[in-house]
Amino acid sequence: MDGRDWSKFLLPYEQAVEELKIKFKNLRGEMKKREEYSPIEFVTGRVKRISSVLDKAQRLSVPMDQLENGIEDIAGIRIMCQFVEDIEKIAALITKRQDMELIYVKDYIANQKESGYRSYHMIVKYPVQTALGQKEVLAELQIRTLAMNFWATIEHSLNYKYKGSLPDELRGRLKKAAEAAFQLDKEMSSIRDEITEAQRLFEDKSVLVSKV
Ligand code: 0O2
Repeated sequence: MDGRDWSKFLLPYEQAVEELKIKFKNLRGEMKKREEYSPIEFVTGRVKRISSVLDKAQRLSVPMDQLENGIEDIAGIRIMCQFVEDIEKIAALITKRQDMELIYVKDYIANQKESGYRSYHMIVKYPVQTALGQKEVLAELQIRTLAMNFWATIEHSLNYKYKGSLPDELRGRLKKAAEAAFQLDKEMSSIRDEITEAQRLFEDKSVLVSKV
C-alpha cells in the first residue's frame, strides 16, 4: 500500500472514534441530567498512528492482510470515571447497547499487569456508514478511574522516553506508585457517598448562581 492508501485505510477508524466520542459524551450529559450523577467523568479518543499499527503487527506477527482483525485497538476510546464501582456500571451499559457488539473483555483490574497497569478493556465491533456502504471496525474501549489514568499516562510517557526499557529503579518506583493509586481508589470508594453528595450540592449551587 502507498501513503495515500494508508490514509484511506484509517478513514473508517477515524469516523468510529469521532462517533464513539460523541456518543459517550452524550451519555455522560444524559446521565447527569437524569440521575444527577454520571459514572463517566470524561472521554477521549485516538486513532493509532500507522507506524504504531505496523510496529504492533510485527510484534504480534499479524500478517499485513489481517490488520483489521489482528490489531484491535486501531480505534481507541478512553472513558474515565471517579470510582472503581463506576467501571462496572459503564461496562453494563456498553454490553446492553444496540449500536456496538461486545467481542471480549480484558480485565486488567482483576488481573493487574506486571507493570502495575490497571484498566478495564472492552473490544467491540462498531459499524460505520461510509461512502462505500457499512463497514464494521474493531475498537478498544478502555475504562479506568482518574487514578488509574494518572498512573498510566505517566508510565506511558516514561516508557516512551526510555523506549520500553525502563531502568529497574524507576520500574520499582512506578510499581509503588501503582500501589498508591490502588489505595487512593480504595479510599475514595469508601467515602463515595459523601463525595457524590458534596458534588451534587456544589453543582446545584453553581446552577443557582449562573441563573441569577
Ligand atoms: P497507545 O499509545 O495507548 O495506543 P500489549 O500491547 O501487548 O501490551 P495487547 O493485548 O496488544 O497488549 O493490548 P492491550 O493489553 O489491550 O493494551 C493495549 C493498550 O492498553 C496500550 O496501547 C495502552 O494504551 C494500554 N496499556 C496496556 N498495557 C499498558 C501498560 O503497562 N502501561 C500503560 N501505560 N498502558 C498500557 P499502546 O498500543 O501501548 O499505546
